[in-house]
Amino acid sequence: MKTSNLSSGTVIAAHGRHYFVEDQSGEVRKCYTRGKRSGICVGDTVDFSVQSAEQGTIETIHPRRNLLYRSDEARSKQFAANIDQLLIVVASEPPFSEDLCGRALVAAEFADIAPIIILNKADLPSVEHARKQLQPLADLNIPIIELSALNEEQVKELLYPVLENRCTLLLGQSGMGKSTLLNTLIPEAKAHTQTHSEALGTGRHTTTSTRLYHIPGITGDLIDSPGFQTFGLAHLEPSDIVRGFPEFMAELANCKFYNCTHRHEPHCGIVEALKAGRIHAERYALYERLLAEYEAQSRY
Ligand SMILES: Nc1nc2c(ncn2[C@@H]2O[C@H](COP(=O)(O)OP(=O)(O)O)[C@@H](O)[C@H]2O)c(=O)[nH]1
Ligand SMILES: [Mg+2]
Ligand SMILES: [Zn+2]
Repeated sequence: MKTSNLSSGTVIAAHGRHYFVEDQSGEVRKCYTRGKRSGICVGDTVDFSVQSAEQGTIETIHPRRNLLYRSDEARSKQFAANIDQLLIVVASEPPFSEDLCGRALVAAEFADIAPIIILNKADLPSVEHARKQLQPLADLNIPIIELSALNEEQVKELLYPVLENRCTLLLGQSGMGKSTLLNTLIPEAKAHTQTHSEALGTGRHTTTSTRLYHIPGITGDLIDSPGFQTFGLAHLEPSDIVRGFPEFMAELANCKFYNCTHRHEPHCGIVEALKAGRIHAERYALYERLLAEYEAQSRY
């Protein structure tokens, strides 16, 4: 293999069999993989051989610091690799799903990625309801930033300090205002999203692929990924699921059985904490759902 023209870069977009890779000088090339190698995702660092000013071939993928993904029995969906933090966008209208938000947090914990919640549409009176929905997460000391994505000045004031010098993945259930927030921070993203949708013949403003953007005005990257309606965690073992609930940790020592599943066993520290109100009922219910899903898929 010739290695004389090997460069390294960051995958900034993935489109089926080809990837856009940005090298250290900021040049972006369309790169192909050899054979049917899949598994590359946005945020990956890769070595590629230069074919031309526009094209390259990906030769190797560097080891990842982390990878955020979701999965169900049938397939898994990678969000991004090598990210510093996860920004989860929620709102009151339409109401956000505590289930989806909780699942994203469990996935982040599993991948060792710090989460931040954006409570968007703070200009609407209904924000009060979403604030109540978020109380269990506020109690866990997860940072929650209230803002309106329509208010450019406020977005920059509140988010620049958080985004500076980091690579941030933006996640959100559809309708929460994720695209609006992205466009406020990165005007270039709007044009990009539209062009891409037109090319595919889908509606405007539809985010169809994952893409890494540099944030103008500061040093920092933001990765936009498609909105989602489901968030399977089929890749998690029961012990991973438990670890996804930081509020369970202090209570585990009170479980009598080392293999306690924290459901019907006597003398369970988690169930006792639930009864005592130290663990929120909806958080415990999410734990039960995830465990039931794990059991359903491993039972064949
Ligand atoms: N009132 C209000 N509406 C917003 C805000 N952010 C987004 N929206 C609206 O919410 C709807 C969904 O926004 P969009 O960015 O497409 O959501 P996405 O599906 O998460 O990308 C649009 O009609 C936006 O104009 C906000 O901060 N305040
Ligand atoms: Mg969108
Ligand atoms: Zn227990």
